[in-house]
Amino acid sequence: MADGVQVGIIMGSRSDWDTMRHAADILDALGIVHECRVVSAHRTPDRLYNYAKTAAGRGLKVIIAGAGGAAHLPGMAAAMTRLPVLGVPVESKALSGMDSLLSIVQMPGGIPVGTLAIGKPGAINAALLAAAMLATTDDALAERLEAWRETQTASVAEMPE
Ligand code: RP5
Repeated sequence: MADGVQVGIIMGSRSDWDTMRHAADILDALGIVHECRVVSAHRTPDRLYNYAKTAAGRGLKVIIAGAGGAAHLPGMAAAMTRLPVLGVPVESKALSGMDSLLSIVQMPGGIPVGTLAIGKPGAINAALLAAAMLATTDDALAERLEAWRETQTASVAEMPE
């Protein structure tokens, strides 16, 4: 077991951290133990292999993988672990993240990647979806997640100004 780590957040580059930190912030807020690692499918393929191959055995329950451009990371990770992989398309400079989105979402049948929105909303929702998955077998987390959602609801003003 990996010190109780339940969620692994991996990203293709340190430049993805500005996006992926929003996933980490949500997991922090919900009290979900997680780890964050730079794991590039292109530049550090051996690191990716080792991470994905050992993740389930280390006790992880969900992997959140963010990448931009030719974003192979979530799909390659999913190919090497039975754990659910949630993909976050990072907004790229050249194509505004459409390249990231399409390369993550268009997995061939047989190896799923749950694909979220481009950028910050996707990172936030990946963490909330990971929390929802974990909450199906964790009553205390389910209560925290419901409280988080109620706080969000209460923060939405009815009047526009
Ligand atoms: C991908 O290439 C990364 O996920 C990142 O989004 C993109 C650009 O990486 P850097 O050139 O900024 O390191 O692998």
